Amino acid sequence: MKFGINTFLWSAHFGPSDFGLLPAIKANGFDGIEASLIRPGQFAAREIRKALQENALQCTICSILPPELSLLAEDGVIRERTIAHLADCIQQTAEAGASIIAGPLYCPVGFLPGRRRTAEEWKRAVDGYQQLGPVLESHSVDLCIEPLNRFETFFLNTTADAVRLCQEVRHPRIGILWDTFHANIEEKNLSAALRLGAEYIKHVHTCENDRGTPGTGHVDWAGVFEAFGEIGYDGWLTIESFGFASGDLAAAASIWRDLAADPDEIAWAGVSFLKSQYEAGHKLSAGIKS
Ligand code: LER
Ligand code: MN
Repeated sequence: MKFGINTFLWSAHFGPSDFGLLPAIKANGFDGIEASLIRPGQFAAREIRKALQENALQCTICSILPPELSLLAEDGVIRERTIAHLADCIQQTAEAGASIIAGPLYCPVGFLPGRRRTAEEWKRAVDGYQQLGPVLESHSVDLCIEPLNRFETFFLNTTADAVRLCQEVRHPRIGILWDTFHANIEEKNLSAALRLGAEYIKHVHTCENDRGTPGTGHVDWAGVFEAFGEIGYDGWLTIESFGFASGDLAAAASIWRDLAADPDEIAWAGVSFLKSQYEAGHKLSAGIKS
């Protein structure tokens, strides 16, 4: 397992002004950061790669679509623009030294048309991801699609739907970003959902039920870590929270209060909790009596 921290915790657009965080992130036991990439033209990929190398930290990328883009749009020009945008993001991901770009990369967070998705919208998403296959291959990057809770998207809410989407896209570099915060709202059983998604889950956001410090709420962490062992998940466990990053991002995630005394608490206390769970869960599913 690798432990990561999503930089949304501190800023909506990670860049050189945030590099001062890196030594403490390393010192507190993280293996890497998850840098937010929303506008490829404003992303300092080379500088981020260099700063992370200097701090012996790895990188994954989290992205959400800007409001004017969508793979689901009826207008083919918007869909083409979105595919071009995602191709740029994939290229920037590789430039930053990352091999994962992850997020709800089908339509903007918070786009809620007041109806269910249509079969046509589903087909447009499948087509869009299939068109990105060659770009992913050429940059050796995996794209992980994230189901969100029903209050943030209408398009993809469950692990089962995300599995079906990956099955229809049928590309080895297209998988699932599974987020415990969203699964805790939409799934009846987190361990069962992890087992259902096992074949396609390539990345995980480890968030508490309220997006506060992992271990302080009611996510079934024991069940989640036991299931990680059962399905053989050995990828990133990335803490994702918001609230301190002001602006449109906190609004997209509907964060209207501080979730801890300060952002560092969510990161530092969160990673030591996750590591303790990993040790316990790992032993449990490996049949080692702790
Ligand atoms: C992004 O990973 C996520 O979990 C969304 O809730 C962001 O709004
Ligand atoms: Mn997430």
